[in-house]
Amino acid sequence: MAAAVLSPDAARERRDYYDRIGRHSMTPLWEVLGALVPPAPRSPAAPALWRYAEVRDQVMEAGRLISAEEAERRVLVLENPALRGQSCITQSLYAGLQLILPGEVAPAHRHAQSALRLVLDGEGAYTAVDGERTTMRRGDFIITPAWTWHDHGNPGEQPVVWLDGLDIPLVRFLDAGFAEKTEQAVQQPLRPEGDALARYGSNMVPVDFHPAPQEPTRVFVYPYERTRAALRAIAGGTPDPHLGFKQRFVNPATGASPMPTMGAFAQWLPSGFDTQPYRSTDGTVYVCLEGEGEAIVGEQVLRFAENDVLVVPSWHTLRLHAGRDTLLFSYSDRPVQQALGLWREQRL
Ligand code: GTQ
Repeated sequence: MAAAVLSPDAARERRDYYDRIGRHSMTPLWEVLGALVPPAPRSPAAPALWRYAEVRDQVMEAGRLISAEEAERRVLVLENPALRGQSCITQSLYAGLQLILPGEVAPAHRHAQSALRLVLDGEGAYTAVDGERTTMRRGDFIITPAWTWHDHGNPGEQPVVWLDGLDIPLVRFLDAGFAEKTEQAVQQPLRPEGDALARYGSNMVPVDFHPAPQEPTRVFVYPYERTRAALRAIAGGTPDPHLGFKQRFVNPATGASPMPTMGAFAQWLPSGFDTQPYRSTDGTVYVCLEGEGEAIVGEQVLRFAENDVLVVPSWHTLRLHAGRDTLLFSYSDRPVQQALGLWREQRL
């Protein structure tokens, strides 16, 4: 908007007018148009890093203050420092660190929100999704599609911590959230462990299985050993200068994202590799599963190590430096933006 110089009289006249139309719940577009329709995204989210070594003790401390059963989900929400109080890491995404102690159960429930888990610390817990359990191993990427029953339990000996990624803010924005609990805290297994992976994730699907394009995958665990082996196998080739060796997780039956609201990615950066500057409209949460390095987001340098979580808001320029061979997991709302024709990327 041109900054027209207004006489005091004209300015007062306009303010009075705004007051009068305000009584009818109306407001002038011309005062806000620039902010409503910006020339490029101006995310209110800030780049941020959570160092696991610095927050692990505080996650464990929650285990002394409240049980998983009482909390329902014992989670420390990772709040974007520029969006405190909104339970979100970007405007559309939620992230949290969930703790389950030996012997505990996080009771079954289901909700419209979709969830992903990335196992960070400890072994021996399980997640059950619609009657099938999967043992959680470090680096495993596990999904809980919308409206599937899920409970978590830990029959093992170690505290287990994982990162939760959910589309909570997106569903809240759309006012489309539903949730249900059940009497039965722990789902009875209906199928043996590994059933879904064998049936839907082994280069075959049941002969009469024809999922709709938006249907989430029936494969609900992507084991880390497979992810890692695949990245290692392609890492001998030529890296993308902006991304290194980056793969996206798919529903093996359709090629689409595992869930419609969140996309997930795994990326290998050889030791010493520097990515060229890159930006995209999907604000992204990264987790370092192996290695260490630096994420340079605009002017800000975020030094990350194993199990650290960092967030790169929409349209912020990212450069990555790998101090050692580095494996990054990430997730974003990219499939939503792509379905709506909004997603853009720029290789600088
Ligand atoms: O595990 O079901 O971090 O419902 C937030 C909401 C985890 C879960 C979260 C949830 C869950």
